[in-house]
Amino acid sequence: MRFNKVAGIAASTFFSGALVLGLATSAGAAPDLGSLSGSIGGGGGGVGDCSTVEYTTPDKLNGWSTPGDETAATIGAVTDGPLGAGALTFEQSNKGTSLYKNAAGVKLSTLVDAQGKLTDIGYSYLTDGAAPALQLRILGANYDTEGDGFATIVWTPANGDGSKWLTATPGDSDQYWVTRDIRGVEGVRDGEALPRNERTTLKNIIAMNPDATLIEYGVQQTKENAATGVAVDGFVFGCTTTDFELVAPAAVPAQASPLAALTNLFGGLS
Ligand SMILES: [Ca+2]
Repeated sequence: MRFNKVAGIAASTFFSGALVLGLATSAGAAPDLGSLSGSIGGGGGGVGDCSTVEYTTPDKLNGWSTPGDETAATIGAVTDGPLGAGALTFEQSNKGTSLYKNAAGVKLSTLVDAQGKLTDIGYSYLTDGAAPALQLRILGANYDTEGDGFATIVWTPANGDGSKWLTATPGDSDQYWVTRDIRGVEGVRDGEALPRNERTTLKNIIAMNPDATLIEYGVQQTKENAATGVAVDGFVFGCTTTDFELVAPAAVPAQASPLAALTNLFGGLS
């Protein structure tokens, strides 16, 4: 099993302790889900029209995993999270701590629709320092290589002070960068190459990597990030919001519906 630190009691204990400090300063303020609430709550137009919530638990990871050369983020208990009693929790590691969802190798260009709109991506996070970074892991990136063209697209939201959950909404930000030097492409950035670490928009990166495929997306507390109490929840990708929980809420029994109650009362409607 690749996710070898699942739901550790130690992690939960550590995290609850960290959150006590947060509660003391946030005074019970409502969770700041910002624009993500439209995705999570459903209805009200926009991306909410296609939203579904997928519970991801230690027993049902739904394609989330961590590569062998990184440390696995773990699902733990939180006391003031934006979505339920659980969240994805991180710790500082010299390998980086992460969890990524399998994207099945779709074309990177599918992240932009015909109208030029980017696929909705975002998440809620807590940190007392640097934020956990969005990472889009791709193959076939446009650089000089004999290999598979692996690269990672990175975007990092604002720092936190540990007092409240924040919302990461990268969208049209011009602060994405790639872990490799990307070759220039006609019609994008005046044909100029994109050096590693140089910031630009995700649209530009997609246009400069026409053959790239998205293999995984997720979040990482990078090895340089020494923040504590780092957590992520409500990860939005397209129409799906991932709610990290220790245990998925029980499904509403069919008998709870009025029709089912009538069916029981009369011994069946047929
Ligand atoms: Ca949750």
